[in-house]
Amino acid sequence: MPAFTLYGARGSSNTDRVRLTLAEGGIKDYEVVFLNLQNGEQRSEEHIKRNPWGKIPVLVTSGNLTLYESRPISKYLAKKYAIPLLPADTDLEAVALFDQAQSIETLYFAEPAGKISFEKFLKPILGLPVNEAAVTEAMRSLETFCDVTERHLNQHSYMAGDEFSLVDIYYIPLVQRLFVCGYGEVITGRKALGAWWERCINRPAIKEMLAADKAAAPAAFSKKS
Ligand SMILES: N[C@@H](CCC(=O)N[C@@H](CS)C(=O)NCC(=O)O)C(=O)O
Repeated sequence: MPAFTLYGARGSSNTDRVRLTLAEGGIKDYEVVFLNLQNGEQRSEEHIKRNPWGKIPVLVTSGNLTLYESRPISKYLAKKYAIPLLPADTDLEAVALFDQAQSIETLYFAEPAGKISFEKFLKPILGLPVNEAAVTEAMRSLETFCDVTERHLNQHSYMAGDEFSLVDIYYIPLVQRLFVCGYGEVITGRKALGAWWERCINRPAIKEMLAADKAAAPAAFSKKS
């Protein structure tokens, strides 16, 4: 019996955040159940019992823990499996800097990048009209984020300091989505940010997972699952 089940969806950036964490740790003893979001399976009575917000990802362990929200799930798994992606609890300064970097990712990056992904990736799939004004505003916030982060990365190799950490993983799915939507230039157009991105996606486990997902994508989506 697998140690846990991850309820997610194909092509979901929030699910991929957790899968990347597990890939980095070489954890394979788990089951993934992909829900069909277009059919509304995330709002089924069964799934609402797992997550009252009707969203994925959700982690259910054999020890009866049910946990939602991709970042807390990733952090729990990193701790549980001792994946070296977190500062030591006893290093208060490193933990504080990690928490700071985590807040920045969620508030100043994922917020505008998520809006761009919603408008330019999801809405066209759903046949909905794109709100270009919302995209322009989100791009403005994203440019500001990238300018500030470029200065940080001129001093440090990674988002939470000089070591690759869970915060860098948090970024990967939505940065990838920016590239898919044609906005990769905000990253590659800045020297330090571009170099950081190359370092992240060239990590062996991450490279392997991203390549496998890319190869599987056409077949997966043609099955409409
Ligand atoms: N803050 C949540 C966001 C979860 C989320 O929005 N998941 C999307 C898929 S990427 C979802 O479930 N969408 C379906 C819906 O909102 O109906 C997290 O980090 O897990």
